[in-house]
Amino acid sequence: MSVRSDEAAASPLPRITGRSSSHYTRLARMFALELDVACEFAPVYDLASLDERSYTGNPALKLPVLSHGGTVVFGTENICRTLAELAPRSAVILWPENLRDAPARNAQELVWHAMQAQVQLGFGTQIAGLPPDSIYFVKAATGLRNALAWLDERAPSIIATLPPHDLGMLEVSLFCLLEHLAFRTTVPLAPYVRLGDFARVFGQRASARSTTYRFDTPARD
Ligand SMILES: N[C@@H](CCC(=O)N[C@@H](CS)C(=O)NCC(=O)O)C(=O)O
Repeated sequence: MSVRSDEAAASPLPRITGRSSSHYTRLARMFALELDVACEFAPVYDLASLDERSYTGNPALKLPVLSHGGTVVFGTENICRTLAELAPRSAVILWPENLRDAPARNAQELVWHAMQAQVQLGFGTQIAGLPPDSIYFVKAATGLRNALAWLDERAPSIIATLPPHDLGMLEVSLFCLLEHLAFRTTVPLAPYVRLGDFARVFGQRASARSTTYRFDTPARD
């Protein structure tokens, strides 16, 4: 266990509890950096823990969790919205509800879906060690590849025609997904050349460069 909810409540800075290897955690951390919200980071080392205190009290046993003051916030999108409220300056943020046409909304839906499929495949086959040839994982991998193909064909032009903004949930979530596929390969990213190009350009942002994926390791006494 890395952090208890009462310890988190006592922290003067907002604290993100999560994993440096997690695409959801990275999304929240990139929002914090982009919006200049200084946050502490509390890594969770054991994703198999069934103790909700390991997840700062999230009963769903999911990460990330934001804690600030006496409040805990579950769910990455909720966390990003809270970070925007805590931000010291205003920024034009494109949230999912600001996506005004079906292709853009579908793109966001497929990114959310692909992120969850990545958790299903990674947790199921790499952490739990379950057989990857089960229809449960074969179907998830097929849906993930299909979603990536759809996004490869359409996401660059969808993103290019979004209204002006400083920060967009669609782009940050897509970026975190793509880099995570390269980091923890469940399906190869190579066929999706336009998505690769997008990730390379978006990856130049300071918030991306300072949150590269890695496995957290507990400090030795
Ligand atoms: N709906 C949650 C999903 C978060 C999620 O799936 N996080 C992964 C880490 S990348 C997790 O907690 N995995 C552990 C598990 O699935 O048991 C959110 O938006 O934050």
